[in-house]
Amino acid sequence: STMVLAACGGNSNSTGASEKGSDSASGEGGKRTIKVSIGVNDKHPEYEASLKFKELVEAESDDLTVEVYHSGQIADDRSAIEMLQFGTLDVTIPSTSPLVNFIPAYGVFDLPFTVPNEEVADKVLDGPFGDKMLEMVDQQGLVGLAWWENGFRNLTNDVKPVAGMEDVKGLKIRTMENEIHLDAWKALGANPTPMAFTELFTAMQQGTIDGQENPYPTILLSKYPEVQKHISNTNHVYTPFIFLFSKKIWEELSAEQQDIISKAAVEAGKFNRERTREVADESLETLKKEMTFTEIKEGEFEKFQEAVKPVIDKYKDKIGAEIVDEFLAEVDKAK
Ligand code: KDG
Repeated sequence: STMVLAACGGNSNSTGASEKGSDSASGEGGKRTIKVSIGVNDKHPEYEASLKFKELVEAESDDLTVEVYHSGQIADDRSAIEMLQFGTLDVTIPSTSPLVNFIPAYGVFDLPFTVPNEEVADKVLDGPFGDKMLEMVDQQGLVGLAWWENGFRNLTNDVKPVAGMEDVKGLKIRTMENEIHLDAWKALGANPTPMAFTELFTAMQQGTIDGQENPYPTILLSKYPEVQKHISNTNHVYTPFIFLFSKKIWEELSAEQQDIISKAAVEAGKFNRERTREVADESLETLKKEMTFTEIKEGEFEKFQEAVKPVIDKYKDKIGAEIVDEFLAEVDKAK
């Protein structure tokens, strides 16, 4: 069958032992152009880090060239992941949330109000739990090479200041294409719609939605203040970026090329975290000037958390109870 052919196809000299994706084969290598697709624009720290990845790979390798495509020019997150599966695109670095449509266990990162800060996120992602999650993407024809940072997500809208639960009621909020986010916003009383990132600006401009949620750098650098008046520090979820490589293409690379690429992905990820954190602080300062910033009132986070509890219970089995418990235990340990 095609399955068997695919599994045996390509070069079968499986001597390649790279750090990640070590259970997959390596091939002949040769001259290659690695195409990277991201959804955010060329002002974003994710783009800067993608250029860092390019620089590191090209410095180490004579036969690899990297091209970075921003603003979803190649594809939105979900289609980009599919292209990786088909072997028609090499790399994408999406939020983990759209991956849930392929691997339900990834929903563990979408559970709201679980990760308290970036330091805890780093510890969990850089430890055995993070490694296990990276390895898990193999079943979908992907190679997970590194965790990058997107940041904590915050709510903006064009209708009213949001200081608590009451204010969220009825707001038309764009969510990523992810059922947990959709249900969480419903549980908070909002009226959510899933949509690709590439369609978001136009939807806000045309007023088909009232608001959206993203980390401060994305909000500022994507020029959302032009179409949104209000912003609040909801910090409701930390969904990391994941550096994904097409398994099909990966197995055609030489072991040496694989090694160069996995090291560069991790190294550029460190740069990405540093830059993202600097840019997040600067972005918030600017956003406070360009929008109305409303602090979430005391006691309201507790209300949010209470309201989303049934959503966490609902998805626990779908994600895998063991994964959820392991994640929460790792988060606790890291605190
Ligand atoms: O490059 C990443 C983007 O495509 C996307 O993942 C950004 O968090 C995002 C969103 O809101 O869709």
